[in-house]
Amino acid sequence: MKSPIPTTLVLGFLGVGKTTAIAELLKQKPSHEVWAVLVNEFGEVGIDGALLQEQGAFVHEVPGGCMCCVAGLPMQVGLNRLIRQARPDRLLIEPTGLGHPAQVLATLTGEHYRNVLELGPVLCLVDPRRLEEPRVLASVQFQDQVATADILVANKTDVCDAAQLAHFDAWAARVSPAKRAVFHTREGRLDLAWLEGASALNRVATPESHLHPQPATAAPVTQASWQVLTNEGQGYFSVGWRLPASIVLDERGLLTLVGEAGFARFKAVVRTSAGWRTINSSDGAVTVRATTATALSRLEAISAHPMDADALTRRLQNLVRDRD
Ligand SMILES: Nc1nc2c(ncn2[C@@H]2O[C@H](COP(=O)(O)OP(=O)(O)OP(=O)(O)O)[C@@H](O)[C@H]2O)c(=O)[nH]1
Ligand SMILES: [Mg+2]
Repeated sequence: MKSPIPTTLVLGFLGVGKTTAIAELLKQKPSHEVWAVLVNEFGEVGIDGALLQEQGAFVHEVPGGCMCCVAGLPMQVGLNRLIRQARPDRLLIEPTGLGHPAQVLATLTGEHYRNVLELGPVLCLVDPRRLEEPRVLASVQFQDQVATADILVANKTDVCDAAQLAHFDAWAARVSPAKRAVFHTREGRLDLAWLEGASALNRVATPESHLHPQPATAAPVTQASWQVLTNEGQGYFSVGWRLPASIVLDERGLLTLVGEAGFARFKAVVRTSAGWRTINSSDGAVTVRATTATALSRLEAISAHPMDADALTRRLQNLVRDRD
């Protein structure tokens, strides 16, 4: 049997740059090693896995959950399958930014994985600008992520001013339990050296106050059908769509919709009139990149307010330009 697999948990609030950071780590993978990624998303549609697959790792995606639900059986089943199939030299885990990490940590360090995984320092990415938002500071998920972390990393420093970075440093020096290290970065550029060592296994008491939505059962996507999936919990709402790859959406119209709608978060791997695109929007900043074709288009909106899924679906359907 291989020695325990070095495992890194990348925590951080919704949209802080966790998937970007894991993609950056994958670029530093020694070519002879196999790395695996387990990614858990709040939304039901599952998009981060598709983005990471492009980086050449074994990826397993557990969509649609809060931590308490997903850290149970679906996470273990996914993790076991990843370990069996990939036999990875390293494992990277991204839990949803809207979840409590305590249960994930308990699962990873529990009986089942004791001799299988070796948990390295837990990283938590923070957008320093978020420290100005009372809603984020008061959020139990954010507090638990920070408490669980061994290392805090300020990400998105390119869009922070000096005062925001100074505020981050002062805050990071005060948090309890004290952190092993605090770093600044941008575009999720993490140093492989930060992954070395062992986690102090900081424990947090997670109140069980949040909702446990039932996982949606998804019907298969057919040529004609659009699958619409919703989720809610932790004060956030998601609407996701899966569409057959034959459907082409007008790119400009889609970006206009994303810009106007004021979503907290929007992600998509989607076939548009300009080609296959990944669209990633957080706090109003939208990134669009060309990508390779996938079996389905997937889109996901997350908002702090309830959304009218039918109205949004109609708006998307009005953007259909073409079919094969
Ligand atoms: N300006 C700036 N944008 C960044 C940086 N890092 C990530 N982003 C952008 O922030 C958006 C969200 O990044 P993700 O990596 O998807 O964030 P995430 O934490 O995985 O998001 P969730 O899984 O939805 O919680 C994307 O549009 C990224 O391109 C950064 O350092 N600076
Ligand atoms: Mg992500």
